[in-house]
Amino acid sequence: PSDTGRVLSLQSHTVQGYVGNKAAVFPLQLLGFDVDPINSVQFSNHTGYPTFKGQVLDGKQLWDLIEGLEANNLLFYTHLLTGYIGSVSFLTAVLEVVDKLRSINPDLKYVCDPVMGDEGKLYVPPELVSVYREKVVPVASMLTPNHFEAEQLTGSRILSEQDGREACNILHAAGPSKVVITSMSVDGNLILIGSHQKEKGQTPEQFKILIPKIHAYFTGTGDLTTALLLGWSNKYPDNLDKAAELAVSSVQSLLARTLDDYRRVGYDPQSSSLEIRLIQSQDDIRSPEVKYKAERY
Ligand code: ATP
Ligand code: PLP
Ligand code: PXL
Repeated sequence: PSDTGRVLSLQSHTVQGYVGNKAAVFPLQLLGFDVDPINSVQFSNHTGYPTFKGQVLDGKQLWDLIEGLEANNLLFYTHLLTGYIGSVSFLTAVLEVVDKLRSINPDLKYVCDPVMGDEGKLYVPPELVSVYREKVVPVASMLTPNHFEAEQLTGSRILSEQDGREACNILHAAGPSKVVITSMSVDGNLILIGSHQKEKGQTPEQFKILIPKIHAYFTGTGDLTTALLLGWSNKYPDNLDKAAELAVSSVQSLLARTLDDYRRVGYDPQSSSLEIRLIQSQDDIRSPEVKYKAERY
């Protein structure tokens, strides 16, 4: 038993660099969680590099690991965390994992980052969208789509903050009590929109956090953000505003350090193969200084 929780984190592993489990496990451990990673893929590096090599876990292989844990009574988790999933068969197996974990702990929180694409483009097979919409969203406790993913899940364009808030309402009606649109471009800035429906049917409490856009391209920041939202939401279950302020503040400190380091060695910050400075940012993860404040709507 632990004070904080035990997380089953079902995400990618990269040998070098920080996306998926490599971006989520260390921060959750720093926040005091026991984290059990299952690697949905093992790749040499993230897919933003010119090439990558490696292996993909299939739904049957995932289920084997779950059976091994079950046979030893090791399936008690407080949280399940999922990120990028590349096929319908794997996503279907994940749904069975949710059921299995809830049969052992009915209070299990399922934190789902429905990774499907960005900036108008899907990077998963299009058949995944309806599985997320019809089967995964209804069983999620917290959902962390970006702007594009929120549009895919609600089937509506999101052109304004008001549209973003309405998308959150639609998603609450489908299942999750916490929805965070982790990034959306508004007038050249980024905003994060958070929405917490404290009781089923109630009007959710909503807020935004304004984030100055950095002109560089980062990979793994979405995975890190979702992990931190899980971590801080466990500490502050009734205060999604505060959880999001802490998560964004950590991520922004890490991004500033990452840019500094790349600039110092003369590297192009627009490159799609930047790696976040995760280990070097451990103090900013453990005890962030809150510089990004939530504004209630
Ligand atoms: P996902 O696809 O995993 O749902 P996402 O597309 O929202 O997530 P990112 O675009 O990486 O993921 O954004 C996550 C967080 O990272 C943002 O909330 C912001 O704090 C930070 N971030 C990422 N890119 C930038 C940027 N260019 N400038 C400022 N902050 C950024
Ligand atoms: N922690 C996480 C990660 C959650 O997703 C949620 C709810 O969705 C909570 C905590 C809050 O749960 P409760 O209101 O049951 O304490
Ligand atoms: O950050 C999402 C992600 C997850 N897993 C792998 C990736 C990426 C982004 O590039 O390459 C393997």
